[in-house]
Amino acid sequence: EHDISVIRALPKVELHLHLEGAAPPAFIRGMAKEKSVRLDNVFAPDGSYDFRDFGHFLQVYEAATSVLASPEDYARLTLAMLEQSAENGVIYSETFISPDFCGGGDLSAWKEYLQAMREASEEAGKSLGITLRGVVTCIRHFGPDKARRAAMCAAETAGDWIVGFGMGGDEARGSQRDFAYSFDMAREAGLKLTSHAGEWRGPREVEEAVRDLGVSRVGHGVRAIEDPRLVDNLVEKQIVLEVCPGSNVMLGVYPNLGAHPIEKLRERGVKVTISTDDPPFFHTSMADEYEQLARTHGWDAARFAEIARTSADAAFCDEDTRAGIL
Ligand code: ES4
Ligand code: ZN
Repeated sequence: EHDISVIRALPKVELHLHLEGAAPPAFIRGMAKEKSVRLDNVFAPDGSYDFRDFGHFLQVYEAATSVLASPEDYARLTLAMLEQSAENGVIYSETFISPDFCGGGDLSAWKEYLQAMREASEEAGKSLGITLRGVVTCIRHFGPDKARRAAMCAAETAGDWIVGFGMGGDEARGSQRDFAYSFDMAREAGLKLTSHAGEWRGPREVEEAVRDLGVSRVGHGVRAIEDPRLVDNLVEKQIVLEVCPGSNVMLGVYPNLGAHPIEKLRERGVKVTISTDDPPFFHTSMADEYEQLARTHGWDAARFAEIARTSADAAFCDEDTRAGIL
């Protein structure tokens, strides 16, 4: 069934979504205008985000994000993001939030930003029928010192809304193990763990995220397919991959969805889930991802139900919340 309205209505669980990366270009333009901030080299002539490659994407992302400068701005962004997710049939979502972007890593400011996002999610979530939880993320290319501050923010606010700690940013810099102290701090605070790995670097990076940081989920992780023994290990340990096929194709990790390893990973028994990463940047949505998978790999409603089940089981929220998802 490739009918987009049917696909839109399927109940979905999204585990890998960067909050700022969910800001539509028009939202960022509106904020910039309100604040009389000039944003150069962020938008293409057609109004979409403009970037050449992953490094440039991170620069454009940070420039766009720089207009978000108050808890109120983040509350509005949270609402805009939830509206889009709800339109796509998402019923539970976890979003990556970075204290480096909101609050500058300062704990007291972070608490105000967090409060604003949480309130927005609880208000809007009810009317939109979507439950949101936050995963605090450090940014790998900002280095281990900033990561420790992010982990401190995460540990101080860990609870029923901040449920995890993760790492995004440029996988080509440093190593997973440089961030072990931060991940240990987060684990001790009761947070569940995930890290971007195996998108820009190969299978070793995925192995290291699991071994050196002790993550139970991996952001992307798709290049694990290059090492059959690692694949066996992921299956055995029941590590969950947060796969973002549209993001991978848009950024050139794979030339097209047919060449993407998601179906091979799934057939090998790896727990795969589907997410959008940064939907307006990558011109995608949860419904688009589903539609492409239906088209390219023949995924049907039963398969999508199985994926949603895997995703709900892998959610970082408490058991009561999980039991209410599907
Ligand atoms: C990312 Cl730090 C960050 N933000 C948004 N998307 C990303 N992908 C990888 N790192
Ligand atoms: Zn990501």
